[in-house]
Amino acid sequence: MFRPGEVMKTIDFRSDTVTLPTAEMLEAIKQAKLGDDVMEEDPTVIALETMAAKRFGKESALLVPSGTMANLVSVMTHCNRGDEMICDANAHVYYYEVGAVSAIAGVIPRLVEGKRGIFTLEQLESAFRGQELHFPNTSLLEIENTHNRGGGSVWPLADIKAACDFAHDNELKVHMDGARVFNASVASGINVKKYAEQVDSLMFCLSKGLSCPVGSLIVGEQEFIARARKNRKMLGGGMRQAGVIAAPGIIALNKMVDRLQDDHDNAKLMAKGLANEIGLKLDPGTVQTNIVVADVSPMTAEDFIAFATKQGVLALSFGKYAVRLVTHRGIEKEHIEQALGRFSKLKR
Ligand code: TLP
Repeated sequence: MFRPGEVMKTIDFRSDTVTLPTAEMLEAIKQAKLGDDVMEEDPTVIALETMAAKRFGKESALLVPSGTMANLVSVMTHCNRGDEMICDANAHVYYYEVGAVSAIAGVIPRLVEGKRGIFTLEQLESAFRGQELHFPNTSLLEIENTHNRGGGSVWPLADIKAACDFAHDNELKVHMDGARVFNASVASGINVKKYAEQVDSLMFCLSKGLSCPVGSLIVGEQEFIARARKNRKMLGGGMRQAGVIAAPGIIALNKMVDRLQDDHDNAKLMAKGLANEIGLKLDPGTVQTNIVVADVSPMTAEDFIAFATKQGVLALSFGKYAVRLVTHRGIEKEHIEQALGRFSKLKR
């Protein structure tokens, strides 16, 4: 409980992207062996890409600056301009990436209203229009695991398999936005290889719960990654001594995955407190990973966030009456208790 006179520490639940690199990561950056990665001569980047490909059971991997670029490069590499891509209506690639798939890749999203970002085979079947003179060519299915706007929901492997089998039977490629795929894996106990083997490409972020300062990786077949490398270059994402980005990535893959369970435990604790102690509308049973989405009505998200910020608790708006709180390294159980204490004035 905060007492007057004490310095109030800000507790930042806005995103797991706010995590800072560990001391070991900073040291690894200092020590990294570097080269020109556009010339494919940075040994640290090569080591990270090799490691990522192996971890996901794919032939090859490509380091890119951000998750947004990873999705765009993947979509561009799978689709021709004018093609259609099926994705959830709340998919990050559609909702939060400045329309890049259309503005830059010339791809038209066809939206499916999934439940917490997860759609059924029947929904996919009816979204798929088939080949017809009037229709664009549908060439890609995109799925997000965990699903950000879905509240960190984990796609069940059986649903992924059903969707991917349908896509492949109809000559569609599949891209997985696995920005938080390690959260999905830790929550489900399913090895990331099992997710990757269903899809043609998968991207994951180093810069979220894994705590790296920058970077995302795309994994896929060698031929796909070679074309993706060219698209990355076209977008200006060819980096030179990118070993400074790759070095902490290697530490992340080795050491930062298992601790994601702590974030999930803390998110569940937060959800229970918000629902049971503060009286916000949310079902704590739906929290599977490190994202909590709460309905703060009758307050607006804007008012709730302004109140929370005054109490030293930061969160993001997720709609008019919805706020998102994300747990990550740096947020401990005691911070959850403190945050709930600071919200206690709101009790309903
Ligand atoms: N998401 C960010 C914001 O853009 C909302 C966040 O704070 O969660 N895919 C998914 C599922 C993501 O959640 C994000 C980032 C991205 C892609 C893009 O990654 P970056 O931020 O590296 O471009």
